[in-house]
Amino acid sequence: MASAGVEGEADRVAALLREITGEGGFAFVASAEKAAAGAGDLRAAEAAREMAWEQLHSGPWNEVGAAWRDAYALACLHVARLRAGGDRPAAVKALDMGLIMGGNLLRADLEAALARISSAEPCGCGGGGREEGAGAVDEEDRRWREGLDRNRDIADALKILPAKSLSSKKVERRSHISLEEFICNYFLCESPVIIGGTIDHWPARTKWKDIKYLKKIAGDRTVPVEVGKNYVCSDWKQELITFSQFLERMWSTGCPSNLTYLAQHPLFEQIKELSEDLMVPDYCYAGGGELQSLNAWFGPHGTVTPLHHDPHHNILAQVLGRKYIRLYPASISEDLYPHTETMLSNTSQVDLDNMDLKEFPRAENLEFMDCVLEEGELLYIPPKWWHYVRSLSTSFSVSFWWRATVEPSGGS
Ligand SMILES: O=C(O)CCC(=O)C(=O)O
Repeated sequence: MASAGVEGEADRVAALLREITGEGGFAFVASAEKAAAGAGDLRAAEAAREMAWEQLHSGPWNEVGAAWRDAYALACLHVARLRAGGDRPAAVKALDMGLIMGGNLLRADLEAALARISSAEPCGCGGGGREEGAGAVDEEDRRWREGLDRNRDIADALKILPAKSLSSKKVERRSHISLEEFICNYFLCESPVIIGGTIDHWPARTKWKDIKYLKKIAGDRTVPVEVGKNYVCSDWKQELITFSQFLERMWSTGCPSNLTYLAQHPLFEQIKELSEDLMVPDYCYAGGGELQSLNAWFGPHGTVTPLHHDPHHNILAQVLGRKYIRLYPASISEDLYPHTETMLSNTSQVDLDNMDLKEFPRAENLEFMDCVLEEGELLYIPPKWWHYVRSLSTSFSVSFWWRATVEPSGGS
């Protein structure tokens, strides 16, 4: 007798295939059915995945229909099932791709398939099946620690920071403040603050310092990364690579055009074990709000997130390493020359690392506040506040974005 889970999946798949048929996706449906029948047909599964992939790339991402995203996830499930026996890395990759690019309908099925594959291979080889000698591991460990230790000396950091950094108003630093105090003194008046001493108990604070732990948990998982100086540069691109490959790039990063940043990715939805190492800070419940997203920002020293603003309240938790952050209030937006194209309208045209004052004269003498966010600290960034972020060392931050149901009435 089929279990409730299997029955549930069968019903959802049948409804999905009817919807895809309704959209004219007859070839996809025929291939998906062939992939699912009997012992399964890998070529049909791959063909279905290819067809769904083409649909995902047929126009702007926000215009891709939910059904085709679900169809992509279904094809990934078939590919993974048919590959699991002989090619475990390919099966894991197919499931990760389903989680990253697919819709929500079959998410639980993708997660269950990943759990089955992991339990069949309890060693969690992590390095994509590659054996590593003790020497290579020691060298990796040494580079990892060196990366985390960079730019502890502010004089060194100042050499690579934008002009006027750390010379004017600093973001206020507080320790262990209560939720009430956070609400009264910062949230309601939309004022940034650094809060120390509240995430020392997170397992992430100790576990993620160990590169072997991160590789064991996530090494063979596929993740999206950004490659290039920053997202406004013309040669910037996105890639999908394994976490182990990403770590290797971290050691070899030399020139800005190869800088690889695992940025703004909901990693903790994808890799559940890592989410167990964190807790949502109580401050994120200010305003009776709901968490909108929890994103990972993990990369080597030198990553830059250009000056931009977001619509949500944000607690940025600095789990490993340190970052320089500069903040401008929402009220001076016009003087920061936002890009005019819709996609970039929350991003300033002003490049703080290379300011063109002839083109953007109003940006010259604007007041800002800044800080070096140290390991173990949280930074509250109110909605619409402009922020520029540069990593000074290997750095792993987690952002908690939430929308308040009771919005502060005051603010800047
Ligand atoms: O850490 C970064 O590079 C950027 C973080 C950010 O922009 C955010 O949390 O909204």
